[in-house]
Amino acid sequence: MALYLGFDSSTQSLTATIIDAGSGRHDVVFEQAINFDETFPEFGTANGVMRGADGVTVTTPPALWVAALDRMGAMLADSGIDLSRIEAISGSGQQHGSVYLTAEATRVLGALDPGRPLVDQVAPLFSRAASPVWLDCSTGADCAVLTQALGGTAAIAALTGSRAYERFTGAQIHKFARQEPANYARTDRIHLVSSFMASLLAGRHAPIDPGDGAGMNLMDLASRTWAPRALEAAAPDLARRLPAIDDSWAVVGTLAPYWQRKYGFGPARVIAWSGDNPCSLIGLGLIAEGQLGISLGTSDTVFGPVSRPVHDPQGAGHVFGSPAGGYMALTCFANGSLARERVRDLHHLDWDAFSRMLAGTPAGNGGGMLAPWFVPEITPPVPQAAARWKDLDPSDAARAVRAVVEGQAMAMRLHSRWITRAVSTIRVTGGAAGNEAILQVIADVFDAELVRIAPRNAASLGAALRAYHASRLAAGSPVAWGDVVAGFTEPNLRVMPNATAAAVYRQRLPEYERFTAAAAAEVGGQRAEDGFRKA
Ligand code: XUL
Repeated sequence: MALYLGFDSSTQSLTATIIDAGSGRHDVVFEQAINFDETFPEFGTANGVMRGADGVTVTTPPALWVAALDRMGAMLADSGIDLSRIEAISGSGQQHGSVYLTAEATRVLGALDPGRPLVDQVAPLFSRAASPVWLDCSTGADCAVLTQALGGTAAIAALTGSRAYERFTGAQIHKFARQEPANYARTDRIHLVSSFMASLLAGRHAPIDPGDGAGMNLMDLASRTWAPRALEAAAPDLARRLPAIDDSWAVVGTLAPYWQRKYGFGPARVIAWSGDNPCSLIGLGLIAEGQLGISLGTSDTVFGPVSRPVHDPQGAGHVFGSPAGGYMALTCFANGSLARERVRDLHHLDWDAFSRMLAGTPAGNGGGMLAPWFVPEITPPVPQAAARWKDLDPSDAARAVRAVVEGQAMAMRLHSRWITRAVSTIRVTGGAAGNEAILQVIADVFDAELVRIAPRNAASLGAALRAYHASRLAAGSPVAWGDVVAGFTEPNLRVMPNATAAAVYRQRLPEYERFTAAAAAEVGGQRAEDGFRKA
Protein backbone atom coordinates (compact mmCIF):
# COMPACT_ATOMS: atom_id res chain seq x y z
CA MET A 1 0.00 0.00 0.00
CA ALA A 2 3.01 2.32 -0.17
CA LEU A 3 3.19 5.15 -2.68
CA TYR A 4 6.35 6.56 -4.26
CA LEU A 5 6.66 9.94 -5.98
CA GLY A 6 8.96 10.85 -8.86
CA PHE A 7 9.42 14.28 -10.40
CA ASP A 8 10.90 15.24 -13.74
CA SER A 9 12.17 18.81 -13.91
CA SER A 10 12.76 19.02 -17.65
CA THR A 11 13.44 21.83 -20.09
CA GLN A 12 9.83 22.75 -20.74
CA SER A 13 7.84 21.31 -17.85
CA LEU A 14 7.71 19.71 -14.43
CA THR A 15 6.02 16.32 -14.23
CA ALA A 16 5.05 14.32 -11.16
CA THR A 17 4.34 10.58 -11.21
CA ILE A 18 3.06 8.60 -8.24
CA ILE A 19 3.25 4.83 -8.24
CA ASP A 20 1.66 2.27 -5.97
CA ALA A 21 4.32 -0.41 -5.61
CA GLY A 22 5.09 -3.40 -3.45
CA SER A 23 2.50 -5.78 -1.96
CA GLY A 24 1.84 -7.12 -5.46
CA ARG A 25 0.71 -3.77 -6.88
CA HIS A 26 2.24 -2.01 -9.88
CA ASP A 27 0.07 1.00 -10.67
CA VAL A 28 0.73 4.53 -11.81
CA VAL A 29 -1.86 6.44 -9.78
CA PHE A 30 -0.94 10.00 -10.79
CA GLU A 31 0.90 11.63 -13.65
CA GLN A 32 0.59 15.32 -14.44
CA ALA A 33 2.80 18.01 -15.89
CA ILE A 34 3.06 21.76 -15.52
CA ASN A 35 4.15 23.57 -18.67
CA PHE A 36 6.55 26.38 -17.80
CA ASP A 37 5.72 28.90 -20.55
CA GLU A 38 1.96 28.55 -20.09
CA THR A 39 1.86 28.45 -16.30
CA PHE A 40 4.54 31.01 -15.56
CA PRO A 41 4.48 33.60 -18.39
CA GLU A 42 5.99 36.15 -15.97
CA PHE A 43 9.40 34.47 -16.40
CA GLY A 44 9.37 35.21 -20.12
CA THR A 45 10.65 31.83 -21.29
CA ALA A 46 10.00 30.28 -24.70
CA ASN A 47 10.06 26.48 -24.60
CA GLY A 48 11.33 26.82 -21.04
CA VAL A 49 14.43 28.83 -21.90
CA MET A 50 15.75 32.31 -22.75
CA ARG A 51 18.00 32.62 -25.78
CA GLY A 52 20.71 35.27 -25.71
CA ALA A 53 21.22 37.75 -28.52
CA ASP A 54 24.44 35.92 -29.44
CA GLY A 55 22.38 32.89 -30.51
CA VAL A 56 24.43 30.49 -28.40
CA THR A 57 23.71 31.45 -24.79
CA VAL A 58 20.68 29.56 -23.46
CA THR A 59 19.52 29.93 -19.86
CA THR A 60 16.52 29.54 -17.58
CA PRO A 61 15.77 31.64 -14.51
CA PRO A 62 16.19 29.04 -11.71
CA ALA A 63 13.36 30.67 -9.75
CA LEU A 64 11.03 29.20 -12.38
CA TRP A 65 11.92 25.67 -11.29
CA VAL A 66 11.29 26.64 -7.66
CA ALA A 67 7.89 28.13 -8.46
CA ALA A 68 6.96 25.03 -10.45
CA LEU A 69 7.85 22.65 -7.62
CA ASP A 70 5.70 24.65 -5.21
CA ARG A 71 2.83 24.70 -7.72
CA MET A 72 3.12 20.94 -8.18
CA GLY A 73 2.88 20.56 -4.39
CA ALA A 74 -0.47 22.34 -4.56
CA MET A 75 -1.64 20.16 -7.47
CA LEU A 76 -0.70 17.03 -5.59
CA ALA A 77 -2.54 18.27 -2.50
CA ASP A 78 -5.64 18.81 -4.68
CA SER A 79 -5.37 15.40 -6.35
CA GLY A 80 -7.36 13.54 -3.71
CA ILE A 81 -4.40 11.23 -3.07
CA ASP A 82 -3.44 10.81 0.57
CA LEU A 83 0.06 12.27 0.37
CA SER A 84 0.95 10.95 3.81
CA ARG A 85 1.12 7.48 2.16
CA ILE A 86 4.11 8.54 0.07
CA GLU A 87 7.11 6.75 1.54
CA ALA A 88 9.84 8.18 -0.63
CA ILE A 89 10.39 10.86 -3.26
CA SER A 90 13.03 11.16 -5.93
CA GLY A 91 13.40 13.05 -9.15
CA SER A 92 14.96 13.60 -12.50
CA GLY A 93 16.50 16.83 -13.72
CA GLN A 94 17.44 18.03 -17.18
CA GLN A 95 21.14 17.26 -17.30
CA HIS A 96 24.04 19.72 -17.16
CA GLY A 97 22.01 22.78 -16.02
CA SER A 98 23.46 24.38 -12.91
CA VAL A 99 22.24 26.52 -10.00
CA TYR A 100 24.50 28.89 -8.04
CA LEU A 101 23.71 29.69 -4.39
CA THR A 102 25.15 32.02 -1.78
CA ALA A 103 26.19 30.85 1.70
CA GLU A 104 22.84 32.05 3.01
CA ALA A 105 21.20 29.08 1.26
CA THR A 106 22.24 26.59 3.94
CA ARG A 107 20.28 28.45 6.62
CA VAL A 108 17.28 29.31 4.45
CA LEU A 109 16.88 25.75 3.13
CA GLY A 110 16.88 24.48 6.69
CA ALA A 111 14.13 26.85 7.79
CA LEU A 112 11.66 27.09 4.89
CA ASP A 113 8.49 28.83 6.03
CA PRO A 114 5.26 27.13 4.88
CA GLY A 115 3.48 30.48 5.28
CA ARG A 116 5.41 32.06 2.40
CA PRO A 117 5.76 31.04 -1.26
CA LEU A 118 8.90 28.97 -1.80
CA VAL A 119 10.12 31.17 -4.61
CA ASP A 120 10.09 34.31 -2.41
CA GLN A 121 12.39 32.55 0.06
CA VAL A 122 14.77 30.98 -2.45
CA ALA A 123 15.04 33.69 -5.15
CA PRO A 124 17.35 35.94 -3.04
CA LEU A 125 19.84 33.05 -2.74
CA PHE A 126 20.94 32.89 -6.39
CA SER A 127 24.42 34.23 -7.09
CA ARG A 128 23.94 33.61 -10.82
CA ALA A 129 20.57 34.92 -11.93
CA ALA A 130 20.32 32.85 -15.09
CA SER A 131 21.09 29.15 -15.00
CA PRO A 132 22.89 27.85 -18.08
CA VAL A 133 21.04 24.84 -19.51
CA TRP A 134 21.92 21.99 -21.84
CA LEU A 135 21.02 23.94 -25.01
CA ASP A 136 23.77 26.45 -24.29
CA CYS A 137 26.71 26.42 -26.73
CA SER A 138 28.51 29.53 -25.51
CA THR A 139 31.54 27.94 -23.86
CA GLY A 140 33.77 26.88 -26.75
CA ALA A 141 36.75 28.79 -25.33
CA ASP A 142 36.18 27.30 -21.88
CA CYS A 143 36.07 23.76 -23.30
CA ALA A 144 39.40 24.41 -25.00
CA VAL A 145 40.96 25.40 -21.65
CA LEU A 146 39.62 22.29 -19.89
CA THR A 147 40.70 20.01 -22.73
CA GLN A 148 44.19 21.46 -22.76
CA ALA A 149 44.54 21.23 -18.98
CA LEU A 150 43.47 17.60 -18.90
CA GLY A 151 45.74 16.42 -21.68
CA GLY A 152 43.54 16.51 -24.76
CA THR A 153 40.21 15.32 -26.04
CA ALA A 154 40.78 11.60 -25.63
CA ALA A 155 42.19 12.06 -22.12
CA ILE A 156 39.22 14.09 -20.85
CA ALA A 157 36.80 11.57 -22.38
CA ALA A 158 38.62 8.67 -20.77
CA LEU A 159 38.65 10.42 -17.39
CA THR A 160 35.12 11.87 -17.31
CA GLY A 161 33.16 9.81 -19.87
CA SER A 162 32.84 12.62 -22.42
CA ARG A 163 35.09 15.01 -24.27
CA ALA A 164 34.67 18.63 -23.15
CA TYR A 165 31.18 19.70 -24.17
CA GLU A 166 29.91 23.25 -24.18
CA ARG A 167 26.76 22.41 -22.28
CA PHE A 168 28.58 20.34 -19.64
CA THR A 169 28.74 22.03 -16.27
CA GLY A 170 32.54 22.22 -15.96
CA ALA A 171 32.82 24.57 -18.93
CA GLN A 172 29.78 26.54 -17.72
CA ILE A 173 31.39 27.05 -14.31
CA HIS A 174 34.65 28.07 -15.98
CA LYS A 175 32.82 30.70 -18.03
CA PHE A 176 31.03 32.05 -14.95
CA ALA A 177 34.23 32.36 -12.88
CA ARG A 178 35.93 34.06 -15.85
CA GLN A 179 33.14 36.49 -16.74
CA GLU A 180 31.63 37.20 -13.31
CA PRO A 181 34.45 36.74 -10.77
CA ALA A 182 32.65 38.72 -8.07
CA ASN A 183 29.51 36.60 -8.38
CA TYR A 184 31.60 33.45 -8.49
CA ALA A 185 33.36 34.59 -5.29
CA ARG A 186 30.03 34.91 -3.47
CA THR A 187 28.89 31.49 -4.70
CA ASP A 188 28.98 29.01 -1.87
CA ARG A 189 27.40 25.99 -3.57
CA ILE A 190 26.93 24.95 -7.18
CA HIS A 191 24.17 22.44 -7.74
CA LEU A 192 22.89 20.61 -10.78
CA VAL A 193 19.18 21.02 -11.45
CA SER A 194 18.75 17.54 -9.96
CA SER A 195 20.60 18.15 -6.69
CA PHE A 196 19.07 21.62 -6.36
CA MET A 197 15.52 20.28 -6.56
CA ALA A 198 16.36 17.50 -4.09
CA SER A 199 17.74 20.18 -1.75
CA LEU A 200 14.44 22.08 -1.88
CA LEU A 201 12.59 18.93 -0.84
CA ALA A 202 15.00 17.85 1.88
CA GLY A 203 15.64 21.36 3.24
CA ARG A 204 19.39 20.77 3.07
CA HIS A 205 22.09 20.56 0.42
CA ALA A 206 21.62 17.28 -1.43
CA PRO A 207 24.46 15.31 -3.04
CA ILE A 208 24.97 14.85 -6.76
CA ASP A 209 24.59 11.28 -8.00
CA PRO A 210 27.05 9.63 -10.46
CA GLY A 211 24.33 9.58 -13.12
CA ASP A 212 24.09 13.36 -13.33
CA GLY A 213 27.60 14.06 -11.97
CA ALA A 214 29.04 12.47 -15.10
CA GLY A 215 27.44 15.27 -17.14
CA MET A 216 29.86 17.85 -15.79
CA ASN A 217 33.28 16.82 -17.19
CA LEU A 218 34.39 17.05 -13.55
CA MET A 219 33.85 13.53 -12.21
CA ASP A 220 36.26 10.62 -12.47
CA LEU A 221 33.94 8.14 -14.11
CA ALA A 222 35.69 5.00 -12.92
CA SER A 223 35.92 5.96 -9.24
CA ARG A 224 32.75 8.14 -9.15
CA THR A 225 34.56 10.88 -7.23
CA TRP A 226 35.40 14.45 -8.18
CA ALA A 227 38.51 14.55 -10.36
CA PRO A 228 40.82 17.08 -8.61
CA ARG A 229 42.63 18.04 -11.82
CA ALA A 230 39.36 18.79 -13.56
CA LEU A 231 38.11 20.90 -10.64
CA GLU A 232 41.35 22.88 -10.59
CA ALA A 233 41.13 23.52 -14.32
CA ALA A 234 37.49 24.62 -14.12
CA ALA A 235 37.56 27.32 -11.42
CA PRO A 236 39.39 28.45 -8.28
CA ASP A 237 38.33 26.72 -5.07
CA LEU A 238 35.72 24.69 -6.83
CA ALA A 239 35.98 21.59 -4.63
CA ARG A 240 34.44 23.35 -1.62
CA ARG A 241 31.62 24.71 -3.75
CA LEU A 242 30.39 21.35 -5.03
CA PRO A 243 28.09 18.97 -3.18
CA ALA A 244 29.41 15.52 -2.37
CA ILE A 245 28.90 12.71 -4.88
CA ASP A 246 26.76 9.96 -3.40
CA ASP A 247 25.00 6.84 -4.66
CA SER A 248 21.87 7.34 -6.73
CA TRP A 249 19.99 5.45 -4.02
CA ALA A 250 21.31 7.61 -1.14
CA VAL A 251 18.74 8.92 1.32
CA VAL A 252 19.24 12.71 1.39
CA GLY A 253 17.02 13.17 4.41
CA THR A 254 13.41 13.50 5.45
CA LEU A 255 11.01 15.68 3.48
CA ALA A 256 11.27 19.21 4.91
CA PRO A 257 8.49 20.41 7.24
CA TYR A 258 7.63 23.03 4.58
CA TRP A 259 6.12 20.33 2.35
CA GLN A 260 4.57 18.37 5.20
CA ARG A 261 2.77 21.34 6.75
CA LYS A 262 1.81 23.09 3.55
CA TYR A 263 0.59 20.17 1.44
CA GLY A 264 -0.06 17.26 3.79
CA PHE A 265 2.89 15.01 2.98
CA GLY A 266 4.26 12.74 5.69
CA PRO A 267 7.91 12.41 6.69
CA ALA A 268 8.83 10.78 3.35
CA ARG A 269 12.42 9.80 2.55
CA VAL A 270 13.99 12.11 -0.01
CA ILE A 271 16.21 10.08 -2.33
CA ALA A 272 19.02 11.61 -4.39
CA TRP A 273 17.78 12.91 -7.74
CA SER A 274 19.50 11.98 -10.98
CA GLY A 275 19.63 13.24 -14.55
CA ASP A 276 16.72 12.78 -16.92
CA ASN A 277 18.57 10.34 -19.11
CA PRO A 278 19.69 8.08 -16.25
CA CYS A 279 16.14 8.18 -14.87
CA SER A 280 14.65 7.36 -18.27
CA LEU A 281 16.93 4.34 -18.43
CA ILE A 282 15.13 2.97 -15.37
CA GLY A 283 11.71 4.21 -16.48
CA LEU A 284 12.11 2.27 -19.70
CA GLY A 285 13.15 -0.90 -17.89
CA LEU A 286 16.66 -0.81 -19.40
CA ILE A 287 18.57 -2.62 -16.72
CA ALA A 288 20.51 -5.26 -18.70
CA GLU A 289 23.41 -4.70 -21.09
CA GLY A 290 22.57 -4.98 -24.78
CA GLN A 291 19.24 -3.16 -24.56
CA LEU A 292 18.80 0.18 -26.34
CA GLY A 293 16.46 3.03 -25.46
CA ILE A 294 15.42 6.04 -27.53
CA SER A 295 13.84 9.12 -26.05
CA LEU A 296 12.14 11.50 -28.47
CA GLY A 297 11.92 14.79 -26.61
CA THR A 298 13.11 18.37 -27.00
CA SER A 299 16.41 16.64 -27.62
CA ASP A 300 16.50 13.07 -28.94
CA THR A 301 18.71 10.62 -27.10
CA VAL A 302 19.81 7.05 -27.77
CA PHE A 303 21.14 5.14 -24.80
CA GLY A 304 21.70 1.81 -23.16
CA PRO A 305 23.20 0.22 -20.05
CA VAL A 306 26.87 -0.80 -20.21
CA SER A 307 28.77 -2.53 -17.46
CA ARG A 308 32.12 -0.74 -17.78
CA PRO A 309 33.10 2.94 -18.02
CA VAL A 310 33.65 2.81 -21.80
CA HIS A 311 33.69 5.91 -23.98
CA ASP A 312 32.71 6.64 -27.56
CA PRO A 313 35.81 6.14 -29.73
CA GLN A 314 34.49 8.87 -32.05
CA GLY A 315 34.15 11.25 -29.13
CA ALA A 316 30.53 12.20 -29.82
CA GLY A 317 28.79 10.21 -27.10
CA HIS A 318 28.69 10.26 -23.33
CA VAL A 319 28.92 7.77 -20.53
CA PHE A 320 27.08 8.51 -17.29
CA GLY A 321 26.58 6.47 -14.14
CA SER A 322 23.48 4.29 -14.23
CA PRO A 323 21.21 4.77 -11.22
CA ALA A 324 20.96 0.98 -11.10
CA GLY A 325 24.75 0.69 -10.71
CA GLY A 326 27.18 0.31 -13.62
CA TYR A 327 27.04 2.84 -16.44
CA MET A 328 24.92 4.09 -19.28
CA ALA A 329 26.14 5.11 -22.70
CA LEU A 330 24.29 7.88 -24.49
CA THR A 331 24.29 9.95 -27.63
CA CYS A 332 22.32 13.20 -27.59
CA PHE A 333 20.91 15.11 -30.57
CA ALA A 334 19.91 18.71 -29.89
CA ASN A 335 17.67 18.75 -32.98
CA GLY A 336 14.96 16.45 -31.68
CA SER A 337 11.40 17.73 -31.50
CA LEU A 338 12.83 21.19 -32.23
CA ALA A 339 13.66 20.06 -35.76
CA ARG A 340 10.45 18.08 -36.28
CA GLU A 341 8.44 21.11 -35.19
CA ARG A 342 10.45 23.38 -37.46
CA VAL A 343 9.56 21.32 -40.54
CA ARG A 344 5.96 20.96 -39.39
CA ASP A 345 5.63 24.73 -38.91
CA LEU A 346 7.46 25.56 -42.13
CA HIS A 347 4.64 23.83 -43.98
CA HIS A 348 1.84 24.89 -41.61
CA LEU A 349 0.99 21.28 -40.76
CA ASP A 350 -0.53 19.71 -37.69
CA TRP A 351 0.81 16.41 -36.36
CA ASP A 352 -1.88 14.38 -38.14
CA ALA A 353 -0.95 15.84 -41.51
CA PHE A 354 2.74 15.37 -40.65
CA SER A 355 2.14 11.67 -39.91
CA ARG A 356 0.02 11.14 -43.04
CA MET A 357 2.76 12.63 -45.19
CA LEU A 358 5.39 10.51 -43.52
CA ALA A 359 3.37 7.32 -43.94
CA GLY A 360 2.58 8.24 -47.57
CA THR A 361 6.18 8.70 -48.77
CA PRO A 362 8.59 5.87 -49.66
CA ALA A 363 11.54 4.74 -47.54
CA GLY A 364 14.69 6.42 -48.80
CA ASN A 365 12.78 9.53 -49.94
CA GLY A 366 13.84 9.10 -53.56
CA GLY A 367 17.42 9.90 -52.54
CA GLY A 368 16.58 13.21 -50.80
CA MET A 369 18.32 13.84 -47.49
CA LEU A 370 18.43 16.42 -44.74
CA ALA A 371 21.03 17.21 -42.10
CA PRO A 372 18.40 18.53 -39.65
CA TRP A 373 20.49 21.08 -37.78
CA PHE A 374 17.98 23.86 -37.21
CA VAL A 375 19.77 24.71 -33.95
CA PRO A 376 23.47 24.04 -33.23
CA GLU A 377 23.91 20.27 -33.08
CA ILE A 378 25.63 18.19 -30.43
CA THR A 379 26.03 15.01 -32.52
CA PRO A 380 27.86 15.48 -34.79
CA PRO A 381 29.25 18.71 -33.37
CA VAL A 382 27.91 21.60 -35.48
CA PRO A 383 28.51 24.97 -33.83
CA GLN A 384 25.71 26.91 -35.51
CA ALA A 385 22.27 26.34 -36.98
CA ALA A 386 22.99 24.90 -40.43
CA ALA A 387 20.24 22.65 -41.82
CA ARG A 388 21.38 21.19 -45.17
CA TRP A 389 19.09 19.67 -47.82
CA LYS A 390 20.39 17.31 -50.50
CA ASP A 391 18.57 16.36 -53.71
CA LEU A 392 15.36 17.67 -52.26
CA ASP A 393 13.22 20.78 -52.64
CA PRO A 394 12.43 21.86 -49.06
CA SER A 395 9.15 23.39 -50.23
CA ASP A 396 7.91 19.85 -51.01
CA ALA A 397 6.14 19.32 -47.69
CA ALA A 398 5.80 15.53 -47.80
CA ARG A 399 9.44 14.92 -48.72
CA ALA A 400 10.63 17.51 -46.19
CA VAL A 401 8.72 15.68 -43.47
CA ARG A 402 10.23 12.34 -44.45
CA ALA A 403 13.68 13.88 -44.72
CA VAL A 404 13.70 15.22 -41.16
CA VAL A 405 12.52 11.93 -39.63
CA GLU A 406 14.82 9.75 -41.77
CA GLY A 407 17.77 12.06 -41.11
CA GLN A 408 17.22 11.86 -37.38
CA ALA A 409 16.80 8.08 -37.38
CA MET A 410 19.91 7.52 -39.52
CA ALA A 411 21.94 9.80 -37.26
CA MET A 412 20.73 7.78 -34.26
CA ARG A 413 21.78 4.53 -35.91
CA LEU A 414 25.19 5.81 -36.96
CA HIS A 415 26.00 7.37 -33.62
CA SER A 416 24.87 4.43 -31.48
CA ARG A 417 27.12 1.80 -33.09
CA TRP A 418 29.59 2.23 -30.23
CA ILE A 419 26.91 1.42 -27.63
CA THR A 420 25.75 -1.81 -29.25
CA ARG A 421 26.02 -3.04 -32.82
CA ALA A 422 23.51 -5.85 -32.61
CA VAL A 423 20.27 -4.16 -31.58
CA SER A 424 17.47 -6.62 -31.03
CA THR A 425 14.81 -4.50 -29.35
CA ILE A 426 14.57 -0.77 -28.96
CA ARG A 427 12.50 0.69 -26.16
CA VAL A 428 11.19 4.12 -27.08
CA THR A 429 9.59 6.93 -25.14
CA GLY A 430 9.01 10.69 -25.22
CA GLY A 431 6.39 12.97 -26.75
CA ALA A 432 7.02 11.96 -30.37
CA ALA A 433 6.74 8.27 -29.45
CA GLY A 434 2.99 8.84 -29.81
CA ASN A 435 3.56 9.12 -33.56
CA GLU A 436 3.53 5.61 -35.03
CA ALA A 437 4.76 6.74 -38.43
CA ILE A 438 7.93 8.08 -36.81
CA LEU A 439 8.37 4.82 -34.89
CA GLN A 440 8.10 2.80 -38.11
CA VAL A 441 10.95 4.80 -39.70
CA ILE A 442 13.15 4.20 -36.65
CA ALA A 443 12.38 0.45 -36.63
CA ASP A 444 13.22 0.28 -40.36
CA VAL A 445 16.44 2.27 -40.08
CA PHE A 446 17.68 0.12 -37.17
CA ASP A 447 16.18 -3.04 -38.70
CA ALA A 448 15.07 -3.94 -35.19
CA GLU A 449 11.87 -4.52 -33.29
CA LEU A 450 10.75 -1.41 -31.48
CA VAL A 451 8.47 -1.32 -28.45
CA ARG A 452 6.83 1.70 -26.94
CA ILE A 453 6.65 1.95 -23.21
CA ALA A 454 3.70 3.61 -21.48
CA PRO A 455 3.25 5.91 -19.67
CA ARG A 456 5.08 8.41 -21.76
CA ASN A 457 7.18 10.24 -19.18
CA ALA A 458 9.89 7.66 -18.57
CA ALA A 459 12.03 10.11 -16.59
CA SER A 460 9.50 10.83 -13.84
CA LEU A 461 8.39 7.18 -13.77
CA GLY A 462 12.05 6.18 -13.49
CA ALA A 463 12.44 8.62 -10.60
CA ALA A 464 9.43 7.09 -8.82
CA LEU A 465 10.84 3.59 -9.36
CA ARG A 466 14.19 4.76 -8.00
CA ALA A 467 12.40 6.12 -4.92
CA TYR A 468 10.78 2.70 -4.44
CA HIS A 469 14.07 0.84 -4.86
CA ALA A 470 16.04 3.16 -2.56
CA SER A 471 13.40 3.29 0.12
CA ARG A 472 13.15 -0.49 0.35
CA LEU A 473 16.93 -0.72 0.43
CA ALA A 474 17.09 1.83 3.25
CA ALA A 475 14.38 -0.04 5.14
CA GLY A 476 16.46 -3.24 4.97
CA SER A 477 14.15 -5.10 2.54
CA PRO A 478 15.76 -4.56 -0.87
CA VAL A 479 13.95 -5.37 -4.11
CA ALA A 480 15.91 -6.57 -7.18
CA TRP A 481 15.85 -4.11 -10.11
CA GLY A 482 14.00 -6.60 -12.31
CA ASP A 483 11.21 -6.71 -9.73
CA VAL A 484 11.27 -2.92 -9.27
CA VAL A 485 10.50 -2.23 -12.93
CA ALA A 486 8.23 -5.27 -13.49
CA GLY A 487 4.69 -4.30 -14.35
CA PHE A 488 5.62 -0.65 -14.97
CA THR A 489 7.59 -0.85 -18.17
CA GLU A 490 5.49 -3.21 -20.29
CA PRO A 491 5.16 -2.18 -23.95
CA ASN A 492 1.85 -0.81 -25.23
CA LEU A 493 2.89 -0.98 -28.86
CA ARG A 494 5.22 -3.16 -30.95
CA VAL A 495 6.53 -2.06 -34.32
CA MET A 496 8.31 -4.61 -36.54
CA PRO A 497 10.81 -3.49 -39.17
CA ASN A 498 9.74 -3.71 -42.79
CA ALA A 499 12.33 -5.84 -44.64
CA THR A 500 12.19 -3.82 -47.88
CA ALA A 501 12.55 -0.49 -46.12
CA ALA A 502 15.35 -1.87 -43.92
CA ALA A 503 17.27 -2.90 -47.06
CA VAL A 504 16.90 0.64 -48.47
CA TYR A 505 18.36 2.14 -45.30
CA ARG A 506 21.22 -0.35 -45.16
CA GLN A 507 22.39 1.11 -48.45
CA ARG A 508 21.57 4.67 -47.55
CA LEU A 509 23.40 4.79 -44.20
CA PRO A 510 26.99 5.12 -45.52
CA GLU A 511 25.79 7.78 -47.94
CA TYR A 512 24.10 9.69 -45.15
CA GLU A 513 27.24 9.41 -43.04
CA ARG A 514 29.35 10.95 -45.83
CA PHE A 515 26.80 13.69 -46.53
CA THR A 516 26.50 14.79 -42.90
CA ALA A 517 30.26 14.60 -42.26
CA ALA A 518 30.89 16.85 -45.25
CA ALA A 519 28.06 19.22 -44.27
CA ALA A 520 29.37 19.49 -40.70
CA ALA A 521 32.91 20.18 -41.91
CA GLU A 522 31.59 22.86 -44.27
CA VAL A 523 30.04 24.86 -41.40
CA GLY A 524 33.10 24.54 -39.20
CA GLY A 525 31.88 21.56 -37.23
CA GLN A 526 34.75 19.67 -35.74
CA ARG A 527 34.65 16.02 -36.76
CA ALA A 528 34.84 14.42 -33.36
CA GLU A 529 37.18 11.72 -34.59
CA ASP A 530 39.63 14.37 -35.85
CA GLY A 531 39.79 15.75 -32.34
CA PHE A 532 40.58 12.29 -31.10
CA ARG A 533 43.35 11.74 -33.60
CA LYS A 534 44.98 15.04 -32.71
CA ALA A 535 44.73 14.35 -28.99
C1 XUL B 1 21.96 14.97 -22.43
C2 XUL B 1 21.31 16.28 -22.70
C3 XUL B 1 19.83 16.32 -22.79
C4 XUL B 1 19.24 16.88 -21.55
C5 XUL B 1 17.76 17.12 -21.82
O1 XUL B 1 23.33 15.04 -22.46
O2 XUL B 1 21.93 17.29 -22.82
O3 XUL B 1 19.28 15.07 -23.06
O4 XUL B 1 19.46 16.02 -20.46
O5 XUL B 1 17.03 17.34 -20.69
